[in-house]
This record gives sequence, structure tokens and C-alpha cells, in this order.
Amino acid sequence: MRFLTSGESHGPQLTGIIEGLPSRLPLSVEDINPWLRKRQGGYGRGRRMVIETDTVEIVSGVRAGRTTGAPVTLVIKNADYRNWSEIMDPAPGNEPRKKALTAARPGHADLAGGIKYHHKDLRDVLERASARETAMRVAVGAVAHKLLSFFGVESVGFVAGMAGVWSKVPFDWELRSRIEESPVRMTDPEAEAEVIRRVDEAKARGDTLGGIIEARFKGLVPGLGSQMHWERKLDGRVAQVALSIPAVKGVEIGTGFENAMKPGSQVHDAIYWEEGRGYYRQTNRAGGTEGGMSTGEELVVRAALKPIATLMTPLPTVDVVTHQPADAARERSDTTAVPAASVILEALTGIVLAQAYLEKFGGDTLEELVERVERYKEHARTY
Ligand code: EPS
Repeated sequence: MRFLTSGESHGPQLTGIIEGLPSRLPLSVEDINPWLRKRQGGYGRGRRMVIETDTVEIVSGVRAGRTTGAPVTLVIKNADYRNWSEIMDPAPGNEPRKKALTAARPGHADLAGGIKYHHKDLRDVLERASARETAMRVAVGAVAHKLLSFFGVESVGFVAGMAGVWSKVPFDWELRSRIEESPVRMTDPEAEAEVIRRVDEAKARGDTLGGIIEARFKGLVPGLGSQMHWERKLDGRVAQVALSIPAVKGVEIGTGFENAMKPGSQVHDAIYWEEGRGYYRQTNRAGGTEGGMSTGEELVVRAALKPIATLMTPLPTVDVVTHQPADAARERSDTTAVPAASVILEALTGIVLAQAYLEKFGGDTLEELVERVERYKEHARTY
């Protein structure tokens, strides 16, 4: 399964094309829209999220509620385009355009992208660097999760800490509804209240905030990915999608960083076997991968987000047209998007996992695929 997205933040629409899905997968907009709603939420978002009510249209590859095996095309319209149609018009002329941006924001794609693509209006860089693009990747992720649901895989995405405040309530699958109801997607109500206070303060100061997000998956078969070749390693692929989320600067599988400072005897997860259950562990410090393959234990991935680069109280920079010192450009933006990023991490990790299932089990139809997964589960139990 491969996919491509296109679309600018303030252009007419985002488009996604997914190729390689099996036929007969039940799929409707109702499988995708709840993900888009979740991604739009979270305390600390800016006014753009008031303008948008992201909903998807399926314009190819699905008939009567099932995939046909053809490429699936998804579309999300940008409601804000009505305010930007002149600025974003693909037709030549009308230059310089309104809302041109020349004071490169430190921490953003502006400067490197301007040099690389030779744009002096940095809007030509930022329109695609914008995290708006993640709306479509989350839609693709929702389709991947629909496929994973047929293999018995469940998942969650939440915020482990943000704004300098850690959640003190350890994650439990029972807390999934608490996370969904929390405006910061945290397990801990006290931490949540403190985070909200700090987000308000940061907003008043014109500042931005980062945090640590986590995604978990249970019900995975062992052996997804492969140790045989570097680019097939599951942990490497999970880390790559995590780092592709705007502002993510660190990734950890299980307690990866903590493990690095301990002796092996306190790190590796002892192996046990039980009739009917097969192999299992009592600890999961590995976070569900060994040797670049899933172990069958929970996959636990964490990612660190730096604070958003657009500051309303701007940092010093240089204007790329005059080369004079300037205040960095101010664009309408979010104070923080950490809760939304946890939804994105869950969605995108799902894409990697769905791809790994499809590679391992193949098949043109959903039924073939499910049958092969079930047979392999039995093999893993009795091996
Ligand atoms: C973003 C800036 C803001 C965010 C946007 C990401 O958009 P705007 O410039 O239109 O106010 O709201 O995120 C989204 C639009 C989204 O859907 O997540 C940026 O500069 O990255």
C-alpha cells in the first residue's frame, strides 16, 4: 500500500490517493470523519480550526461501501480557501501578492525552503510545510486503521506531558474514554488543569509550547517488519513517520532513552511460554519491537514535539529580500498542537502497520488477508 498527498494549507483542497488496498474492505466517510474531528481538537489551537470543519469525500475506489481494489482518492476541502482564492490563485499575474512573507521564521521551513526552491515570497514554502497537510495523512491513517481493525488491532494516542507538565496517571486501556474527553488528551485531570493554565499564559505572552506524545497498539502479530534488511525494520519505519510530523524532533520506542542508561539485565524483557497462549513477556521495555520486528507485545511509540515556530512575539531574523534585520513574520497560528499531534502519531503509525501486514500477508481481497492472518496467529501460538 502506498499513498500520495497534495494540497496547500490555504489552497482549495487536500487530496490523497491510496493504492494497494485489498478489495471488499468496508469503508465509508464515517470511518474517517471522527479521526478528522479528533485531529482538529485540542486546547491551544488557533482561529483556523474555527473556520474548518474537516470532512472527507471519497471520490474513487469505493462503491456501495466497499473498496473495489482500485486506487482510493480522498478529498478534504479547505473552507478557508474562500478568503485566500486571490492569494493562492494558480494563474499568473497579480504580483507581488497580498500576504507575501519575507521575514523567515526561526525554527520553520521558511529559510531553507526559500534557498532551496529559490522563492522570495516564503508563502511558496510555508503553504506546503504547514501542518495542514496532516489532515489528509490522518484521513489515510483512518483507512489504514479500518484495515487493522479486521486483524484485531486496537490503538490509542495521547499526551504524556506538555507545557512542562507530566501526566502522573500511568496509561491504562481503561482510560481511553477519559483521553478522548480530555481537551489535552491526557490521562491525569490535575496535569490537564495545569496545562490549560500554562497554555493560556503562553498565548497571552505570544509564546508557543511543545510536549511528548504517545501512541500504543495492541493485538499485533509478531514478525511484522524484518531484520533481514535495514529499510524493512519496523521500528525504523515507525520512527520515520513520527519524525515526519511537523515539529517532532525526537522518537522513542518503549522506554528507549531510559534503557540506554541501565545494564542489560534490567532492560531486556524475559520470555515465557504457556499452553494455549504461546510466548509472552511480563515487562515491555522494548516497546513491542525486537530486531526490527514486532514481538506481539504492545507497540509503544513516543515522540517529542518542539514548540510551534510561529511566535506572536517574534524572534530576530533577516528579511530575505532586503537582507536587513527584521522581526520574524507573524502568521495566525496555534499556541500548541500537541494534543492533535498525538492523534496524528496514532493515525500515521497505523499506516506503517497496515503496510507491514499487507507486505507479510498479501492478498487481493480482505477475506484472503484475514484468513492468512488468522492462520499465522495460530502458527505463532503453537511455534
Ligand atoms: C499552521 C498554522 C495554522 C494552523 C495550521 C498549521 O493555520 P493558519 O495559518 O491557516 O492559521 O491552524 O494547522 C491547520 C490548518 C490544521 O489543519 O492543522 C502552520 O503554520 O503549520
